[in-house]
Amino acid sequence: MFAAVRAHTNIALVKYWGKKNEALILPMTGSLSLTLDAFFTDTRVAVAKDLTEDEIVMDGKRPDDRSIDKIRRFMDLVREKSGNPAYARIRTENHVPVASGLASSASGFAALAAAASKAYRLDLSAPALSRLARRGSGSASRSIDGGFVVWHKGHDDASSYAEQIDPADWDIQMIIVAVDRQRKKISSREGMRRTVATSPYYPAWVDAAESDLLKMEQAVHRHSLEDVGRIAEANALKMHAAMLAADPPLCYWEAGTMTAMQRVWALRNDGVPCFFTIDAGPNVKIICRKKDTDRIVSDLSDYFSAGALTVSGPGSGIRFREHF
Ligand code: 2P0
Repeated sequence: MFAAVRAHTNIALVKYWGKKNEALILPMTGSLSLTLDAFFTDTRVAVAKDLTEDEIVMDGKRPDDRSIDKIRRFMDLVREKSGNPAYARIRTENHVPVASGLASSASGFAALAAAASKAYRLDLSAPALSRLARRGSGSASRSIDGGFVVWHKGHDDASSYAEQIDPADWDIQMIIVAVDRQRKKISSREGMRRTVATSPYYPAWVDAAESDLLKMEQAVHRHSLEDVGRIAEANALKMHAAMLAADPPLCYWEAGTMTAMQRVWALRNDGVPCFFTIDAGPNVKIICRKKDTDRIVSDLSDYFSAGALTVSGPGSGIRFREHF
């Protein structure tokens, strides 16, 4: 009644922003991501009959109350599905380059879903595991598989899951620019809720996201770095436009965010094919080819410290381990 799992985080190239069903975490639109090699979470789950509640240790300490609450509610779901009411010892370590600023619930809930389902003997297929991870955090559904992954929005619990559409075994990588390492002020969950409820641009976002997803799937199948990058950058800007139009407005950018965006545009003007995407925080992720990495990193080094820049290739799906 023990399992250990490593899961990598993922960065959306066509974003998930808004839920159709809050309780089941069903998204308003489908999304598409690239799993990254450089950021991952290791999680061990051991079912223990002697416990009176789940014992949770994250990066060597007790996490904050909000995280504990989310993890306990997720474990209740695993107990309900397995018919085993026992609590568990959960140990999780986030392997995130010190300065990257990426603390991810995607790799966290993907690793927890896989480890908990094995420890509680649920014996789930990959799509069923993706559906379970989705219940912890929407983006976690996309971290069960590696490479390029599509989360089909679906219309109910059974039809909303993610799967790989391309292994990303071609020349594409990301440079993560850590603009700020602080925990974001407005959670994605709250930010999405506010955008759906108040942004006059939200319906336009839903229309654009559907069409971007179709175009992105084709660009991925063509292995076209330029098309993948162009669609991803435009999609991220549309999501941030919808956020900015919310009431009160949601602006996740900082001065450094704009600096990194402008460097990407300047490099592109100079003939370097690079494109950015930005999530619900100030950090910037740059999509490029391997051969252009040195040029881009050297340019960014005039504006950001070396520790703020992390280069990552595509990552694999979840891996079960003997131990950590
Ligand atoms: C994404 N983000 O597609 C989008 C883009 C952030 C911006 O998925 O409420 O932590 O747990 O389902 O998965 C972050 O949202 O939100 C996210 P919940 P989650 O990657």
